[in-house]
Parts: sequence; C-alpha cells; structure tokens
Amino acid sequence: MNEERSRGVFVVPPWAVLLIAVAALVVSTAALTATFTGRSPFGMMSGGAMMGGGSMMGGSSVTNGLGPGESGFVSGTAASPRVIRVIAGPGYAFSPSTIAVARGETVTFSVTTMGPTVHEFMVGPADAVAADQPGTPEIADIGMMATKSLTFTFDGPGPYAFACHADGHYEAGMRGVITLVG
Ligand SMILES: [Cu+2]
Repeated sequence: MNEERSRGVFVVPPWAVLLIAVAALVVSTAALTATFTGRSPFGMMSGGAMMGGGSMMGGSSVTNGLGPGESGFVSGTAASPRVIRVIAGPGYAFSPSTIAVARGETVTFSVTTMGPTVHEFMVGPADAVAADQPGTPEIADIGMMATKSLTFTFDGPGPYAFACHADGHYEAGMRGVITLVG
C-alpha cells in the first residue's frame, strides 16, 4: 500500500471499500425506512399491526394472514375485529377481490387507495351493494395513498359483497365478493 502511494497511485484499500459499502447500505436502509413510515399508509397504523398482515410494498398483492378455516385462525369479534387490508386501485379493481370471512365475525376493512383515482368502499348484502342502496355501510372519498376503515359484522345469511360506487367504477368492474365460511 505504501509502495503504491509512493508511486502516486491512489488505491482504495479493501477495508475502505467495505466501509463505504456498509455506510451506503445503512443510509439507503434509513432512507427506505423513512419513505415507508413517511409516505406509506401503514405509517399511520399501529406499529404492531403494521407488518402483521404481510407486506404489500412489492405491488398490489395483499396478504392478510390466516383465513377462516385455516389452523390458528382467530375470528374477529365486535370487541376485537379482524383487520383486513384492501387495496383500491390502481385502475378499477380491488385487491383482494375475493375475501373470506367467518360467519358471524366482525371485520374492519382497512382500505387504501393506490393511484390518483379517488375510490369508495361499500360492503353489505350483495343485492344492496349492487344497487348502491342508501344506508349500506360505505366509506367514500378515499384519495391517493389514504386509508379509511369500515367495520362490519357478517351476522346475516349472506351473500355479501363489496364495491366502489364512485362514478362508473362499479360498471368498470370495481367490485368484490365476500365468501362466508362456516
Ligand atoms: Cu373506485
């Protein structure tokens, strides 16, 4: 190394390369974390539930943990609803578009809009949802990257469904099916 320096050639020693790489990694990780907590809708949620349902950072896919009928599944109750994350958009679609709930359980739908289009989320008896019937539980004006929640108890006979009734969205296919299990 000294010999190289004496010749006037600057050679970065291997340990320095490693140090720089580690530093870059730390900085990028910190930046990434800041991005997630700063812009992600999940930054607004409680930390414990944040990653519990799985990550959707990789795209529009949503994992919501165990479903009804799976070993270890815990049904939501009025006192402790099961949180199901739903992504509205981009485009005129929900992800997931089929959601399984246990008969009688109480679910809090946490709906996040991806993309610039403002969406709504209505859930209830399928015929009421299809008809956009007034009085059917709904959250509206869910803007880009915003998250709104709606809690619903599936204690009727079904069938149940969910949909977005922003102008033209339902007609464009922005709807989903609730599957009652049990
Ligand atoms: Cu919509």
